[in-house]
Amino acid sequence: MTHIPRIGIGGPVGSGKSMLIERIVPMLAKKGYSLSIISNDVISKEDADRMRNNLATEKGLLPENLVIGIATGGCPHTAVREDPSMNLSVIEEMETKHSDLDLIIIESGGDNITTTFSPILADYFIYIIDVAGGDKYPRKGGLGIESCDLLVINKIDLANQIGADLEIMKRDAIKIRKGRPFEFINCKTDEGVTKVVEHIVHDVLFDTQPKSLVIK
Ligand SMILES: Nc1nc2c(ncn2[C@@H]2O[C@H](COP(=O)(O)OP(=O)(O)OP(=O)(O)O)[C@@H](O)[C@H]2O)c(=O)[nH]1
Ligand SMILES: [Mg+2]
Repeated sequence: MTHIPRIGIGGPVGSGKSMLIERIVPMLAKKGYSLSIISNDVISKEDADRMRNNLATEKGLLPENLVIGIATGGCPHTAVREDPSMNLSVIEEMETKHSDLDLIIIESGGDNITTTFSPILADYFIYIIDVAGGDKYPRKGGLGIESCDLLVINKIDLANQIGADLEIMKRDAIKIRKGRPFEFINCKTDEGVTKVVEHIVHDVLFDTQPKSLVIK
């Protein structure tokens, strides 16, 4: 069976996981990549419903059959780390039915700073925090912040209101990430979001052409 590359996106409740997906999917689609989204929510399937019917575009982010909602119940990170079987069975179905997909994006349920993805589930792990938590993050660390492939610091437009110093966050991110990548973004204006797309195209898709453009 074809292995479709998978990105896991995790982070605290409300940090902007869904909104980041809503921003990067059209950018990747514009480059010709075809994608699917799996959105894990603890109780509802609200995020998946929202992505199927994105009010911003009025067209829906992706066709209904390419956006899967999973209501995980219980501890949000169990479904993406300890026991990813629910997600893996959805992926298996995707790989059978849609082998021409270039990428699958998996959103975890909103959680605390210990979220990580099982390497069995995700090939690449993006952890997203937002400045509203205060500039003590990323200094406080946590598995997600420290171990992810790409740390994203969202809502930089709120830094002034919240009194968060982006220079402090930058200094601490460099230190705690030991030089590994991080990006500041604003999902409301797309500032910095193209950088996230560049990481994905380079580090996950290895700068390969979209499958639809490869002459068979
Ligand atoms: N000001 C500002 N608000 C943002 C930004 N990104 C997201 N938001 C808002 O933050 C709220 C939460 O965003 P979501 O994308 O739903 O966050 P989430 O991490 O998916 O939330 P859960 O899945 O419920 O954990 C929404 O009201 C967004 O409009 C940003 O860059 N700036
Ligand atoms: Mg969400």
